[in-house]
Formats: sequence, C-alpha cells, structure tokens
Amino acid sequence: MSAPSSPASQASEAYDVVIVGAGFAGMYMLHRLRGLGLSARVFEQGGGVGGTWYWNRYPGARCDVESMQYSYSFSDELQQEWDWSERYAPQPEILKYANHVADRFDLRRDIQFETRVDRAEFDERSSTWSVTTSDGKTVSASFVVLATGCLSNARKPDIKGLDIFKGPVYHTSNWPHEPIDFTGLRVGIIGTGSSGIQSVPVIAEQAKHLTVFQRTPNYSIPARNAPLTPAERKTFRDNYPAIRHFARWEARNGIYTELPDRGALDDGDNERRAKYEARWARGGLTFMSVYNNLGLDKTANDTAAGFVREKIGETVRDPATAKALQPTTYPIGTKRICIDTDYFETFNRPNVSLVDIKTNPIEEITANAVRVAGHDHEVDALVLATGFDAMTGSVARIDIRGRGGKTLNQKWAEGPKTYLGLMSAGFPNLFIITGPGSPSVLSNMIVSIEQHVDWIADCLVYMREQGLATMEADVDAEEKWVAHVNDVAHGTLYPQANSWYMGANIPGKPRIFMPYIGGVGVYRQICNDIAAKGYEGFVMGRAEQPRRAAAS
Ligand code: N01
Repeated sequence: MSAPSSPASQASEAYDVVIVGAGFAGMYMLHRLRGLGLSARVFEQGGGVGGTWYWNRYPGARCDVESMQYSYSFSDELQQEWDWSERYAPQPEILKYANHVADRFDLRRDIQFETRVDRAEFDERSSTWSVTTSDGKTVSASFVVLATGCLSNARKPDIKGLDIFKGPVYHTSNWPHEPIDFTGLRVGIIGTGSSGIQSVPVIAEQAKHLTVFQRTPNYSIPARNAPLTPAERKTFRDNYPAIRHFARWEARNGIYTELPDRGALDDGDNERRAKYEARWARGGLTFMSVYNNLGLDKTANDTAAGFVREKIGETVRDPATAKALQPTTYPIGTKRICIDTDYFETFNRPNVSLVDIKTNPIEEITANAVRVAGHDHEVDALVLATGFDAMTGSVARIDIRGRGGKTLNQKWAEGPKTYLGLMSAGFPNLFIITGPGSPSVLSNMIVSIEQHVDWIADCLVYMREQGLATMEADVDAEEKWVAHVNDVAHGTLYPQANSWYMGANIPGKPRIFMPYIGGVGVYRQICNDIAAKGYEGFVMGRAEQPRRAAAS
C-alpha cells in the first residue's frame, strides 16, 4: 500500500490515511498506522490533542469511569508510568495525560491543529479520497478514518431570546480556556445531564445564586471520588493484564468489576436493599451491575430506581424540591446514568433553587432573566449544559460524498446505517471509530476505541498483504447488522427513554437506538470472526475490479 501518486483532485499532498480528530481515537490510530509504515495526517479542529477532554472544561468536569481504567492499554510502559491522582480523574489531568501520550509517542508532527475537515469526496476512478480542510487545502488519501468522537457536536437549545441575553452564555462542551469566576453572580444553568450534574455543585460554591432549570430529572449515583493511594495504583498495575482482559472480554461495558450472578428479584427485599446500599456506599457506575437484569426487566429495574429515589428523598431537605429531583418517567439506566459529587446535597444550600421546566417550559430569555410561567428568574450569566447531537452530529458536519456523489447525510437521513459501526455501504475506504452500530458510548470508550483501531490496523495489513485497494460494507450485511442492533436494543428497556442514545434530544432526528447493546466482548468476538473469515460482509477489491470478500 503506498500513497496514491495522482489523485483525482488538485490535492498537493497524498497520504495513505487521513484521520479526522486528535482525541483518544485519532491519536492511537496515528500511532498504529505509523507502526505499520503507513503515512498518515491528522486534522484536528481544536488547538491541541484530547478531543472531548480538550473542549469540555466546565467546572467539575471529570470522567465517570475510574482513571486506572480510563486509560490506554496498548503500551505497558505508559500504563505503568502514569500516576493518576484520583479515583476519577478531573478533566485537566486527563488532558495532561493526552498531551503526555502525544509527546511520548511523538504524535504532534503528523497532526495539523485548528483545522476542520469540511469535505471528503471519494473518487471512484482512482479509489482515493479528496479531503478539503478549513484552511482551503485539499489532500488525497487512500483511506479516511473518522475519529470524530460521539459527543462532540454541541446542542444549543432553540430558546426564544437566547441571543438577546446581555450576560455571558457558556456551553459546557465549549468552555473558555481561561478560568471563569462566578463569584457574586446570579447564574442560571439549563440542563441536568452528566455535565449539569457535575458542574452544579462547583458553580454553586462560587455563585451568589444558582438557578437550575430542569426539564428531566436524572438518576445519579455518588462518585465517592477520593485520592488514589500508591497501594491502590500498584494493585491495578500489578494486575493490568487480567484487568484489561476482563474489560475487553467479560464486562459488557468494558469496565472491570464483579459480574452479577442473579437478577434483582432473585433476592429477598432485605438482601436486595443491602446490596444496593453497599453499591451506593461504594459509588460509581457499577451500581447498575449489581444485578444482571436491571436493563431488561422493568420490575427488577423498579427496585433500583425506587432505591435511588428514596436516597434523593432522604438527601434533599425541601420535600417539593426532592420530589422534583426524583426521576419517574423512565427506567433507571436507560438515559445515561450520572455519577456526582454532592449534586443532590447542593439543593440544600440557601443559594440554590430548582425550577421545573417540564411542566412550565422556558417561555423566553430576556436581557437579564429566564422567564418561566410568567416569572422572571434574574441571572447575570447562563450555562447551557444541554448536551450534544450525539453519535452522528460530528460526522454530519462534514460533507462526505461516497459512490455516485451520494452524501453520508443523505444516506443517514432516516438514521445511521453501518456495518459493525465501522463502515457504511457506498463509502469505500472510510472507517468510523466507535460509530453508531458499535458499543461505543455504552462502554468504557477507551476499550472500544482501542478495539476499533486495532481492528482497522489489522484490516489494512490484510489488504496490503492481499494486494487489495478498496473495502466497503456490503449492503445486505449492513442491513442485517442494522436490524440486529435494533433487535438487541428492543429486547432491553433502553428504548423506553427519550435519550440521546435514541436521538430523542434533537428535534427531528430519527428515533433509532444508535449504539450496539450486545456487550463489548460479544461484539469483539463478532468483529474478530468476521476478520478471520476474510472480512465477511465487506466487499474488497483491487483497484480495477471489485470482488466480494470470501464468505465462510
Ligand atoms: O448532555 P445530556 P450532557 N431546554 O444530553 C437538557 C457524556 N458525559 O452534556 O433530558 C431545556 O445528557 C436535557 O433535558 P432532557 C455522557 O455520556 C460524560 O450532560 O432532554 N433543557 C438534559 O437535562 C453524557 O450522557 C461525563 O429533558 C434542555 C440536558 O439538557 C453525555 O456526555 C460528563 C434543552 C442535556 O443532558 C451528554 O451529557 C459529561 C432545552 N431546549 C458528559 N435541551 C462524564 O464522564 C436539552 N436540555 C462524567
């Protein structure tokens, strides 16, 4: 495989692979490609590496997967040398880690920062992509890898008057790089997902008054964050081979923990309560894996949901506020569960108030207030914690044209269609890392990123060895995969929530459960089996003559 010499476009530079994005996916992809002797160029919109951790700098931002597990596993030296300071790393530390990785593996020389990819067009005659960037240049590449992230296209709410508000308006996912001081200010925050829930307690400590505008209450589990001791780090490091193996193969979500051996209704009331109490005391996402049927059986789910509602009721002193904070309209876990530090406790502060905007939506924003039910809640600054156009949003912003000039946006107008979440039929040599149709956001992202990057790298080696120039998803295989992803999702409680997993947070977006919920181990096995069968379900071809990949 060599860089094409005469691309169809006016491209001045040619690469084996163009990678879009220098987050954790793009960085590792670049590292692997270099190891294979392939030329690669990364284009990154931000001014530095880190992706989501570059942009999401809001107060209180930290990862909800434990830091010893939310880290690359591809280099043992790296995982042995890096010292995480806390159980859940704060955003600045994760960004420092991303920068450390970039330096350690000398990645920056192939990354062009502050450059958006605006357009990518496949030329069928030369089997190459022409990639046009925001600096007006076009390069060509045999392959394009979209490492654009699942939660990178901010959702700005369409609220009347937002543009006439006189004070500063911040979006959690595009937070300024300089510190923001809310001291003495009346702050309003709209949105109570993970970003809102993490930032509310921190902003409340600074602000004169914080008004939280809540449309849907969320289930949140205490993080129980704490400094990591040297002994805790050592235990992880000594056991990394087994821990990483477990995360890849045994844990559905790529997180190392004990696996449940029973359903919630297999235990009596006292035993079940004791287990929930123990998980609540331990804190973190593993609350949901105490039983094996919380995502499947509504009655089982109700026991966990009821327990969390009780905890909210015990924590929040004002009964009306407590009631408003208790989620009742969807099963626990079917919207991304949150973990927090003192979120519910924050509503006991005299300088914090909750406004329910479900019953009475925001009417408008004025120059200095948020108007709800005819009442003006005066604020000096606004924080939008309103989430993302998830999974497809960042891809949709690029004008991607495949065979016959058809755009990916046209193809995905009724919802994203991929084979394995890795490729989409009609778009040859275009890979997506953690795309819709793969476990991605339902897992520890780094586990899923590494799996996809390794699979793509192995695939490129196979193509090189076989003298193949093109690869694309077969239409039938894709249809079957899309149906399978849908079937598996509908065997669970997940579609019952209006979540961003379903595209429900974006008006007009098709309601389709986007990630693959079959579990990372099952999915990895499927991907490996397909590769072992000569990439079954993919159409591979030499430059001149496409052929169907060997079936089993
Ligand atoms: O976004 P969200 P997020 N008017 O979509 C509300 C990851 N993440 O940035 O639920 C009023 O979850 C919306 O209300 P509703 C994680 O995967 C991880 O918080 O649609 N309100 C909701 O309350 C997470 O799930 C970490 O009714 C409006 C909120 O805004 C994902 O990112 C930290 C509105 C949006 O919540 C997204 O989280 C942060 C409107 N027009 C994020 N539009 C960690 O690792 C939206 N809302 C810990």
